[in-house]
Amino acid sequence: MASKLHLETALMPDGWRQDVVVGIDHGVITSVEEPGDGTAERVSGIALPGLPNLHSHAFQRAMAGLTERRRGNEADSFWTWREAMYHFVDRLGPDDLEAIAAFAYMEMLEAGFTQVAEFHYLHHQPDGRPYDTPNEMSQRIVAAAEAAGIGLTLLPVLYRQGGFLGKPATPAQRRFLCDRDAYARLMETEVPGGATGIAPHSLRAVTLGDLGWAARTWPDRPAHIHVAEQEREVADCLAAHNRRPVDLLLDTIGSDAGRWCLVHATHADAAELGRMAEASAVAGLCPITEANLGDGLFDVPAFLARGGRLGVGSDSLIRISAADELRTLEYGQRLMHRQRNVLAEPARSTGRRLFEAALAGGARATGEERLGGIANGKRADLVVLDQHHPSLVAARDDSLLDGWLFAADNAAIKSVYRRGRVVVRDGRHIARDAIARRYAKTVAALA
Ligand code: NGQ
Ligand code: ZN
Repeated sequence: MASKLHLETALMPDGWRQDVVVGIDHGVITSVEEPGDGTAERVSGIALPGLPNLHSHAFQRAMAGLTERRRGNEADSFWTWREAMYHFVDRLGPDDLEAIAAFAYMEMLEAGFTQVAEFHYLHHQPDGRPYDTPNEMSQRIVAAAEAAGIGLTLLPVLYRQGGFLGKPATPAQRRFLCDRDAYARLMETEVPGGATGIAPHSLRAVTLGDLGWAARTWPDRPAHIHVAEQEREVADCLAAHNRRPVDLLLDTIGSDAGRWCLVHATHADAAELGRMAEASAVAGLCPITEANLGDGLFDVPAFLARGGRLGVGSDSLIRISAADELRTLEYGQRLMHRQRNVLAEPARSTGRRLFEAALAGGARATGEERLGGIANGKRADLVVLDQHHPSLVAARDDSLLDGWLFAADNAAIKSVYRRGRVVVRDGRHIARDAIARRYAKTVAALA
């Protein structure tokens, strides 16, 4: 199981290095050395650590591009999109879910993500009854991740009600509901080589009692929740609980906030941003989806200035690209602040700062300590950029990252290694044909 890779150029925890040989055993880096006897397999290109994708709803990949029209003259919104999503979800069975998720995870690998946190809430049959195997759908997510070869953090979702203050679930939400016992069984789903965490869906969909119960019952796992994504959600939360959502959440989880990923947190105000940063919670930003759904903009400079941690997720999977997520994150801030290079630092380019922030925050949110750098003890998950891509050919050091993120996008990704093994070669996943064929058949039948 042991092997050695000779990385010609690599982004290491202490910066850019030439000619580094990493020893790999059982998928983990066990040594970092100077080139020696020449037996290491040569990896030409720019080697980077794989990026964690901290938020995904895999089934939504099959809706990408299908909700970009308006009904009548009514303004379209997040809430009308959600209706369309509910309608779509109603037709999905276990085989469909597995085929779609495998395709999405394959695309994530091709796009530079080597770990995904799947926020999984499609638990039951369309009429709300459990499948014969109650965690059937969770098992399909695990199978899809295995087929694609991506690292998985499975986040079974706790969903108890249709909205604030015990609002009953609608028929469209029946598939998501479970009581505490059923949830505990979902949390037992085995994820070989991966991790599980808790995911109360949102302050809308669980009570504060449920939230506290889940946090107490699984004290050491990563914990994720959607929060403050839409202005209406902030208003509804104020009306129901007399507190803003991020405040309410942090008051409820208390000193335990450091293991939480607050997905979106778009409309956190300055005081809430300060509290999030202070508590070391990760802001789970999903810039492309947030743009697509018209959510608004998270104040990244204010949050980072207070020492906040962030990561990125592809959420609705309207597009799968680590580069595009990071670029869209920066461009939102440029448009809002009417400046350039908003997130750059004197010693690090915009691309480098974005990449390293998302790497550290994503590793923490996915609960995988062995992610987040090319170093001893870390997983050998590597993304290799093509130094001959026209946008990289004249670049060096941080400009290599900038060329990828701002100009070349996915086209610069040459190969991807997961746990030391190639899963993407010449930009294509090694099982692309079979996975794509199955996906095409599935979505054609759903249409
Ligand atoms: C989701 N997606 O769970 O897929 C949600 C929509 C909701 C985003 N929030 C449903 N982007 O929030 O109620
Ligand atoms: Zn989401």
